[in-house]
Amino acid sequence: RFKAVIFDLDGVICHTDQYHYQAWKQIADQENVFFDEQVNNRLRGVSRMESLEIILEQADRPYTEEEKSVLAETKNEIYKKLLKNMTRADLTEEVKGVLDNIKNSGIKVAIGSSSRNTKLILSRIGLADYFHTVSDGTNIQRSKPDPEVFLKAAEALKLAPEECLVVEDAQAGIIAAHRGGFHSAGIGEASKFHLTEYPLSCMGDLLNVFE
Ligand code: G16
Ligand code: MG
Repeated sequence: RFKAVIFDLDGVICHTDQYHYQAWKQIADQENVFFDEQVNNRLRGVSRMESLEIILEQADRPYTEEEKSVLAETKNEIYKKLLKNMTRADLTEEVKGVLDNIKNSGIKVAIGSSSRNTKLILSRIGLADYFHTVSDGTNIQRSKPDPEVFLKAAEALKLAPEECLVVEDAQAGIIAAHRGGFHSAGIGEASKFHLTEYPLSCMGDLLNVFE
C-alpha cells in the first residue's frame, strides 16, 4: 500500500546519535552547562542551532549570537572528527537487509534528515548512491517538527504524502510526518509516542508492515 519509505538518518539508518551526544557533551562541559540523556533526547531530529538553544536553556547566562555560532561550529568540527570512525561496518546487516528488501519489491526509498552532514554520512556507510532521493538539512528552511524535509522528499518522488511511510526515531520527526499527512513508523524513543502508527521494536519489524 505504500509507494515509498522515507527514512530518517540519525537513529534509524545508523547511530550517529551517539556522536552527536559526545560532541554536544564536550560543548556543554566546556561551558559548564548541565547535559544528560534526557536533554539529549530533545535534540533528536532538531537542527544544529535549535539543538544548541535547547542545551543553553540550562546555562546561567545569556549567550550572544556570535558566541552561539562559534559553539555550533565547534560542535560540528568535533562531530565530523567522530564521523571519521564510521565505515560500511556501521550499516548493520539488519538495516541493509530491510532496505534491500523494500527497494527490491519496487517501493521507492528516500532519506528525510535534518542533518547538513547527510551526504558525508551516507558515503561513509556505503549508501552514497542508494536512495531514489535524499532530502536533508541543506535543502530546508525549517527543521522537524516542521514537515518540510519530508514534503521535499515526497515532491522529488512525485508522490502524495499519504502514499509514503516515514520511519523515525524522534518525536519531532513523528510530529513532522503527522503534520505533513504522512504515515509513520517509530523506533526507539518514537516507538512509545502516541502519534506513531507503527511502533517498531527493531528495524527488522518494518518488514511486517509490508506483509
Ligand atoms: C539529525 C540529528 C539531530 C541533529 C540534526 C542536525 O537529524 O537527529 O540531533 O541536530 O540531524 O545535524 P547536523 O548538525 O549534522 O546538521 P535526523 O533528522 O537525521 O535525525
Ligand atoms: Mg533521527
